[in-house]
Amino acid sequence: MKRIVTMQDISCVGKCSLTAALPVLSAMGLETAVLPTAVLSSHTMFEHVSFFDLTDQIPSILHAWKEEHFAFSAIYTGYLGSAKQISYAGDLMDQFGEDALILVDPCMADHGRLYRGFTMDFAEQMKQLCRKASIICPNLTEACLLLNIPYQESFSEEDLHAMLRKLADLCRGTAVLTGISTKPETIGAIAYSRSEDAFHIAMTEKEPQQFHGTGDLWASTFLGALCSGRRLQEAMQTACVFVQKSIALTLQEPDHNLYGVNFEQALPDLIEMMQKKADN
Ligand code: PXL
Repeated sequence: MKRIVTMQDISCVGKCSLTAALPVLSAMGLETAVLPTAVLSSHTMFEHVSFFDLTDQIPSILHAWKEEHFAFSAIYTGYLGSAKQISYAGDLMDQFGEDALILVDPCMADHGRLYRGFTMDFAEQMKQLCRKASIICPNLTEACLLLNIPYQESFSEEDLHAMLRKLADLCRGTAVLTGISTKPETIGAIAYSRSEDAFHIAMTEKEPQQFHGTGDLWASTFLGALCSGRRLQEAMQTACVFVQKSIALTLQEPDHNLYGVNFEQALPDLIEMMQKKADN
């Protein structure tokens, strides 16, 4: 059984970061170790948020893991709350990443704006962390921050391809842009793999509403599919379909809220998708 380690916060309410990654990766049949960075009462889109920082625990956890000779086939970082956490994420990669697939989701911004509490300095640190990653999966806002270019809601296909090549050079060779709409009725992801010198695209139907936490669900599913042996395009498509199904199920609930999607009831579909492909 493959063992992944994911480093992110625990947002007690809101279905993002660890509370999205853990159930998804477990449902995909992957052992998932966690390196929790903080406990928040909810994600930071809510007005009242409590925060308990676990940063100072990280060095002793890493030390104990080394003593126990634990190994991981993949390392996945999501929302990190400070430059110090980014630096410890780098230590995790240096100490345990030699033979691991390393996915950095540079969670820090969306819709043209940094998340609450983040600065341009933080974005620069995140860029340094990306250098250690096999794969990065920014959204368009994060990609603009990583590349120091002004944010636009949409870019031409030619521009997206140029951005992807530059993003692939920021990491160890594979960049995925998420949340991309090439037509008004579709949304998905576009990737560039330097080793193949090829672009890949995965699209699904665009639901009429956007929800919080879908980026974390996307990244978790994408990594889970890669760790289960799927190729890049297939892994992207699996993640797009799962997120789209989760949003569709959410919209069927008359009293749904905006802070997390109904991915739980889409998990059986995800398991079926994974089994179908594995049977081929
Ligand atoms: O989904 C990204 C995320 C994770 N964790 C926390 C957040 C956010 C986005 O705002 O606030 C605490």
